[in-house]
Amino acid sequence: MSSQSAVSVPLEYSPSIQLIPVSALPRPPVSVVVPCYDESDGIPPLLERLEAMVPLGWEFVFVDDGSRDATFSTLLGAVRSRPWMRVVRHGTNLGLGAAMRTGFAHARAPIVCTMDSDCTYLPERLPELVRLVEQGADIATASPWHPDSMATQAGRIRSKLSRTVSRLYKSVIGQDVHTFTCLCRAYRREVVERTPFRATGFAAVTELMLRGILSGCSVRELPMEIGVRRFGKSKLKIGEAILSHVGLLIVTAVVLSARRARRRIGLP
Ligand SMILES: Nc1nc2c(ncn2[C@@H]2O[C@H](COP(=O)(O)OP(=O)(O)O)[C@@H](O)[C@H]2O)c(=O)[nH]1
Ligand SMILES: [Mg+2]
Repeated sequence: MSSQSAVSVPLEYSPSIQLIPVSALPRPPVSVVVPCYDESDGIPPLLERLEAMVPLGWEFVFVDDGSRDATFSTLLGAVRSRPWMRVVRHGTNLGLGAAMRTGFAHARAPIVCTMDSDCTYLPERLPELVRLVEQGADIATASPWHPDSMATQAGRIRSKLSRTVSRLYKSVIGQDVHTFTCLCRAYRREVVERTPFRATGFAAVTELMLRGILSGCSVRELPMEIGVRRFGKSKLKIGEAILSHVGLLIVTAVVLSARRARRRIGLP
């Protein structure tokens, strides 16, 4: 892995808001970054579920990405009585990748997770992903496309797209990883610190995984079903996602062929 720091914070963000000053908080064992964009209806049920995880002593860093609805005020109202919550805000919508970078810059724990705010993956299963990292994995990902995963309930076109691109990545990268598109993950802290990723949108999730693998990170998968979104709407733009994946596939194939060519002529 390169020693270059990947965490560059977008200019337009507010410092983290929390009940107790961050300097007075003990370092948590796990930080969970929760990117949110126009998710006001889903935040209260999400918080209710996270409340049950408070005994774990984890911190949850919510990144509101310039939401146009009441997401930010809902988060602000919630943080007043929840010391395990921190809230960061982009003044305008900068995209999922930018929100991940901001969240990583605020995460303090040795293991850093990301999760969807719409609970399509069960937050209660995050400890299983964390355990895989504790057991030695650099990246642990929920994996709906793993052969042991139950049938998925997500929309048909989106599922097909996600499954197809993951198959393509698997064959290009040549490793036994089945899902490259899932935000529900745990990382060893050094991975998010040292793996630069540039995508601003959803492609960032895949880019981080690919760059991690290319720099030697080990990946473990946890077979997991995708649930149905019960609040708000999906923010995924299918056309944009296809273009980003085509770009990432081409770049990955080129990087790997260049590596093979160098090896063939005896270069390191
Ligand atoms: N911060 C931020 N979060 C986003 C953005 N777009 C989506 N998200 C969040 O990323 C997660 C996954 O997005 P979602 O719309 O559910 O995508 P889907 O699961 O592929 O349909 C959710 O928690 C969203 O709120 C964005 O532009 N900025
Ligand atoms: Mg979702």
